[in-house]
Amino acid sequence: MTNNKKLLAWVEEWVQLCQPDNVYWCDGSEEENRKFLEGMIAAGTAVKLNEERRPGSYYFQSDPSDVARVENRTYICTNTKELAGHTNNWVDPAEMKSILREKYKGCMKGRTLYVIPFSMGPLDSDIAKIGVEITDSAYVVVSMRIMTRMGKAVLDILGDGDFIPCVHSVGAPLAKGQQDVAWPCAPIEEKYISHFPETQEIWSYGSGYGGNALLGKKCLALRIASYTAKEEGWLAEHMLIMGITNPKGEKKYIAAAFPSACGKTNLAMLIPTIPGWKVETVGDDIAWMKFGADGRLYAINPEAGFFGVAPMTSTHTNPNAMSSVRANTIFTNVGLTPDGDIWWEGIGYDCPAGTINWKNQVHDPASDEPVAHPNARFTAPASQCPAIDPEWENPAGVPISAFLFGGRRPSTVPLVFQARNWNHGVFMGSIVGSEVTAAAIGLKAGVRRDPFAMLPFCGYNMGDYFKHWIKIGEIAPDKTKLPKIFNVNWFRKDENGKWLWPGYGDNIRVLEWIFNTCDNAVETVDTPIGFIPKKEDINVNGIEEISANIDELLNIDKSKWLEECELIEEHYRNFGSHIPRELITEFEALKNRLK
Ligand code: GTP
Ligand code: SPV
Ligand code: MN
Repeated sequence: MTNNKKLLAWVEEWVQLCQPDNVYWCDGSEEENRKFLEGMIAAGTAVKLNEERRPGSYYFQSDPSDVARVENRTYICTNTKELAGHTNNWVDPAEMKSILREKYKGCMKGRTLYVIPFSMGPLDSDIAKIGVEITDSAYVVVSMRIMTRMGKAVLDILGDGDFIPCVHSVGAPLAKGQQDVAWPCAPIEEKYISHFPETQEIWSYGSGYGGNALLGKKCLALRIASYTAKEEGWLAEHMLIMGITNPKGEKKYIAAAFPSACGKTNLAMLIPTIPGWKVETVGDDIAWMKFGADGRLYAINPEAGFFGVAPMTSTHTNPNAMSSVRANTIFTNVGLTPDGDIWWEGIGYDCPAGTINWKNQVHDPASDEPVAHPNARFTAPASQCPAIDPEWENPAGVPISAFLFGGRRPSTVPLVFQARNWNHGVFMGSIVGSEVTAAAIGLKAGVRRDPFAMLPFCGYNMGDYFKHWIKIGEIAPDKTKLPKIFNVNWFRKDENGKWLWPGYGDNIRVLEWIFNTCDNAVETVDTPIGFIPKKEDINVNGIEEISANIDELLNIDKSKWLEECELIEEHYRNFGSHIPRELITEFEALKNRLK
């Protein structure tokens, strides 16, 4: 399939080390895909869902220990610890490689080594990058086929060129005659999700789930790409990309960074509840952005599918996601109904009797055990989204007018506010906090700082990453064309713990204000933390019952913000000398305005 010498030698080297029974080069065809899925059904790993209800779709349950990203087993192996920074786990690259070579030795015995050539980004985009993943998991192969452009076409484009080598093994070799389990993986303390940004390599061992195993996503498109982006002067971000069209037919694209399980997929696919507005989806998780010839910042979605949180997705909260998963979808760790369909908490109808939960037991309606794991996910082709943007595969990307930052903040942070300028916006990104979610294993409950929603995904020192954002503002060919920066918070609660804001489709009401503010079409209110809307500029037609909440949603409690400043102080202190002085200046200015 290829004459690429580096690729052939690299595969051969890993075959020698991992000692698989077979080697298979993936062409990405329909036929090949069917063969893998049928093999997994025969092996008891996959269940074919009811062809009438859920055509071309399959059901998987992971091992109960392998349900999400493992941040404490994720490593950035740069030459020095300082280059990785205090927010990343660091091990010297040579040491990590020697630990892992031992683990990889014979780790694919009894299994097949699959070679997956893939492209992050449209094949004809010069922002796109080619990777090759080797894996011993057929689940990874069928998932990568949805999440990336994968197979022979990628090898054709690669030719003799360079690629990012990505090594993956579930870390569960089979002895002769040993029966396989449905979801092979290694125990948590033997998992390693390792990145070598300086040499552009990914070595992942021991997990078969999501971002730990589909190496094009978080590992390549964020951790490795963020490092490259810093070197080359562009941005690789944990951001959705969406198009918004107003009733006059004017369209803008915005990109939004929220931490994992904080609403990117939902916002990207939003169906507006106010008439005349339209939202279209370019991407739901990752954005790669470069300045175009016209001086604007252009974004591509490097992915080809959605790996979305299933629980709470319904025809009420996210109809476009429900349509996206109507067929040709892989479901992992949701419930399986007796008639061969899927079910999860918040899907919008009662759980059918006899449904099997994600732990493969018949669900007992009297128990508190959830049917779906909170980080249960669907893997669906982006092309199936009814709201997919006509430009979503444009190799040049789409021009970005605004950036949104946000997280889950039950108090303190208002519904929306605008940065005073670029550096203030970078400051806002650098202090993003959010209540932790189920998207990663083993985190302490409560609010944690997740700057730019990149805490788990930045491939180098996060203080230097802040500097890079400052620098993007400086190197912009035309500073007036830089995206405007906003912070949003859909998750503010009242004293009884109830959401103050309806969220989902009603978030268009905030986007409307942002859209108009980008055009300087509305007057804003200057506050110590930034510009907020005038109360009457948030459209509450049709949700008058919550209009009483607007004051609270826009309220800026100075004493709470002074407490927040103490937390920011502590957060910044951890970066030592890596914190850019521009951000110190912004922080001082905020404290002065609060006085
Ligand atoms: P990752 O894929 O982990 O990066 O997550 P994400 O940022 O795409 O989050 P997603 O859109 O999947 O939402 C995660 C959870 O937040 C789901 O359970 C949603 O139902 C819930 N959620 C999303 N948007 C809103 C909102 O506007 N309001 C409220 N209250 N909940 C929301
Ligand atoms: C996230 O955790 O931000 C995800 C899911 O998008 S995973 O791909 O597993 O990282
Ligand atoms: Mn994500």
